[in-house]
Amino acid sequence: MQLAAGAKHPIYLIQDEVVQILSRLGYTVRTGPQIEKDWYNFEALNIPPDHPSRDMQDTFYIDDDHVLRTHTSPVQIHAMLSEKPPFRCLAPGSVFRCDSDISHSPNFHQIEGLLVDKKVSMAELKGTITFLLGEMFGSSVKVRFRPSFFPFTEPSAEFDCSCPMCSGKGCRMCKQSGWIEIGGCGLVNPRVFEAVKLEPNTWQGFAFGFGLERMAIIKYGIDDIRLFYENDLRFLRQFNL
Ligand code: 2U9
Repeated sequence: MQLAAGAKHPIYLIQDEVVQILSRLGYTVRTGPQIEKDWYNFEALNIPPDHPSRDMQDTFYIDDDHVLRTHTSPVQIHAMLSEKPPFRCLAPGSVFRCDSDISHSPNFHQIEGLLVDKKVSMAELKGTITFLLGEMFGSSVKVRFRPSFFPFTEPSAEFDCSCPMCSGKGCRMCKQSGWIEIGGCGLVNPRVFEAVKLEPNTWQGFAFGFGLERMAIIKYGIDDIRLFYENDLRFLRQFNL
């Protein structure tokens, strides 16, 4: 038994859809290595040596100075060092965290967006995310932003959408809350611009990120992240009719 020629894993179907939607706003894809130096994965992103996300339990260390990337943000650090702003980039890819249960896989997929320009606002960031989620889940979806904290953005927010399963009425999927958490976002912390030698008084930016497995779980109504990696053809075939 085999899958149809050209069939894609559901995670890559979601990735293609996100890339296609955001390409209409001028974003283009960048990729990078899965093994990164500490500086690109942490230090340049204002994650200091004593930050909790550095704990051995969260990060796979290769040696003292190299890690399996815990997010795709280092791709954007390379982009900021090698390209002249203004630019808009998307960094989809495989990431690694020492974490495994019904909703966490030690290797999952993420997509991050980064826009750098002379004048950038939280309103444009909210508009971009609201546009993306409207295209993904239909224009009746509601989007909300909650204040949060990340070392690499300031201010920071997490964003949720109204539960696409029950239209916000409350069900098992949204734990009766009517809302589903999607990802995080914010304005690029000036310390990140300093790290890549961009003048923080000239350049501003916004960034966002979310997990593609999580997006697929919500879009296709799947209840266990491990199903994506069991290679059960009966599961995979549902996405390649
Ligand atoms: C640069 C500067 C800032 C990307 C961002 C998030 C917030 C975020 C998580 C969502 C769920 C990761 O998959 S997840 O576990 N991401 O909350 N990511 S802002 O910020 C950047 C990226 C690159 C240079």
